[in-house]
Amino acid sequence: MKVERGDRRLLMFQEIEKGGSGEEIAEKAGVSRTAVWKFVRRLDELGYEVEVDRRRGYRLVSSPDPSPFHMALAALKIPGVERYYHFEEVDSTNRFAKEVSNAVVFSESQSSGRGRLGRRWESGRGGVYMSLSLNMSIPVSEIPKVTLLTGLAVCKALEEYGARIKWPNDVLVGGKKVSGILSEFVGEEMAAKVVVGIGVNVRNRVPDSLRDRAISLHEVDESVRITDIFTRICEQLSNLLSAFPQKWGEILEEWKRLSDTIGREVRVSLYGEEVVGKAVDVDADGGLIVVSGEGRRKVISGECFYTNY
Ligand code: BT5
Repeated sequence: MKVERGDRRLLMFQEIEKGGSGEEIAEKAGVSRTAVWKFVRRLDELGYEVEVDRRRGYRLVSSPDPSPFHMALAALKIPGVERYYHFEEVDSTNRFAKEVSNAVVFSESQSSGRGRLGRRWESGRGGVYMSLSLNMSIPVSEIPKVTLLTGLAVCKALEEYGARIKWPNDVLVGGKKVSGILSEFVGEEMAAKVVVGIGVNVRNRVPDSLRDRAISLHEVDESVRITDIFTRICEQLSNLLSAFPQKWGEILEEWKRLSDTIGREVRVSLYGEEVVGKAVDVDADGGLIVVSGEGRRKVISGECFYTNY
């Protein structure tokens, strides 16, 4: 399903959610009464329950989870986002997002979810698998900042679960990975498309092979809803992206406040090279500062392991 900014279905949906007669809804959304009636039938097919009363008209009683229309409304509030794609299944939302612009892509499951460096992201039904594809005129060197910003957005969206960020891109709940972020970059310097993919375990079951290091939110909150987690992530992304890059200093301070990595003994590996020591800070570029007997080193990206865990 594809929903564009200003789509009349969104207007109808918002009116039906509030409740009103077919005539009122048609007028407010600028469509015919037949269009409203057809849309209500479509909502029914999608799993929404709409009460139809001869006198009072239509009213939304319950929504499926995930709820595509609530999610489209949340996604289209992100600055720069013009369209929302909702799939039941896709190979990878990042792969799809590279082919579109200024869009949010969501899928209920992925057949080839991707992690970094060609790794796999387990993407069974029940998770949030989303990608944000934005044309941004920023230099390539700024991409790590967008990754950090996205990690912060996810972490803040999951703050009630005590989420923390493990540098550079993992979000942890109870010390286990609940979310991963994959940023990709298409195009040229200053005229690029940034694709940030976010995977969050919400109601999906984490495979047994990962249970010692991964967690799904339903394990700590039985009633968690995919739609709510997605919506909160979009809200946080909206706030942070509207503050970026002007307020990068403040974003970074907040990132540090929620960091799980600063203060820990770490081993960071990048293309075969290893840096071992204590993670003491994240600098203005988003690089991790590691101090060891050999001095102070800055690591721009890489794999981070805790050695005193
Ligand atoms: C990541 O990679 O953490 C980035 C994951 C990004 C996934 C999103 S989903 C939407 C979008 N579309 C895509 O195709 N991808 C993005 P990395 O740091 O390389 O971590 C991968 C490692 O995490 C794997 O090797 C496993 O050990 C572990 N892992 C795999 N699936 C997991 C899951 N569902 N939950 C927690 N850990 C997982």
